[in-house]
Amino acid sequence: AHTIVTFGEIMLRLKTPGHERYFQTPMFEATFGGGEANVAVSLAHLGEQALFVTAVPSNPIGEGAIRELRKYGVNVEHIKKTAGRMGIYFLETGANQRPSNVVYDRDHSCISHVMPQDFPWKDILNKANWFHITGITPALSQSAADTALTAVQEAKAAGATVSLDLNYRKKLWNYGKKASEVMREITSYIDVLIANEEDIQRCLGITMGNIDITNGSLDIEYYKKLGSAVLQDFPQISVIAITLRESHSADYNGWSGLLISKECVAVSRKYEITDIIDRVGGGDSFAAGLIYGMLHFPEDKEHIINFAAAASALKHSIPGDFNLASLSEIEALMKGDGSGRV
Ligand code: KDG
Repeated sequence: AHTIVTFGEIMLRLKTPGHERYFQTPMFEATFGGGEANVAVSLAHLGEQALFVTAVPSNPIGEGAIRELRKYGVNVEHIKKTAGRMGIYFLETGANQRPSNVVYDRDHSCISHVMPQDFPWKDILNKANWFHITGITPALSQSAADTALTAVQEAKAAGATVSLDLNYRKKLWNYGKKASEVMREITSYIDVLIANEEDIQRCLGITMGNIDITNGSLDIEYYKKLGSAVLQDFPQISVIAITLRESHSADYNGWSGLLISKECVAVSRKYEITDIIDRVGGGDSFAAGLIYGMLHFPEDKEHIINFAAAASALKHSIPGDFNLASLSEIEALMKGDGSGRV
């Protein structure tokens, strides 16, 4: 197995049952989730050594988060317990024309107070083949952004491949810095970029004009141009991966991925998703699939992007943030009869 380190926030996820509105019932389903934690769980589930670095409160809620990660095989030895609170995100799942709704209650969470020197980065990254981070952590506070920057610098110095999922969250970024001021610097240290057009625009300040996807066709030329613009500013990047969702309705989507490298552009099959059970974490399972593919079959870009898209398509069938689809299920979907139906 390979060793993959991720760093970020794990939150308490409080979801209304089924499709109920907030406070329609007195119940919330309490689980845990967060971009980088989700990636760690996915990779552990695929048999990798996944090590998740974070800070959680030294109380039963923080303990519960650690136990949950351990249950899925994530290495939790570098999780710090600190004074403070755990962030919460509330979730109400949409249906038909009603979109899902997320409410964050995460200001001053433990991770927003971490400092670069709080973690023994050299020890943590000592055996790491890969380090993964998202644009969520740097959006939380200046010190979390500084810590994220230190982490990617240390990961590079330790010889790990570094991936970044830009994951622009417009409800965050309110500590006085613009996403592009912070994320361009972090991006200058990474090897693999996962992003969509909005992420690229908001976090990197690169815009290519609007794309028309109303006819459902994929404009590869557009993405090639977008990819070259990113590679021009960040020439050290070896791979850019983009998820492509063609929304036909809230519960009928074509889901695929695109991989751009200096040598080639690879497009995955389109996996049709009807009946979305839970789309949260879909992007994280794509990132985890991409990392898995790049570690296991690095030469085969088409296989990598197919694997990432299939893993992510399967996530949409699983409640909760975590992708608990197995390797054999992902492989079976990839080999499917061509309909790509999940
Ligand atoms: O990618 C999934 C995340 O959006 C979810 O876990 C919540 O981490 C989260 C965030 O900050 O949006």
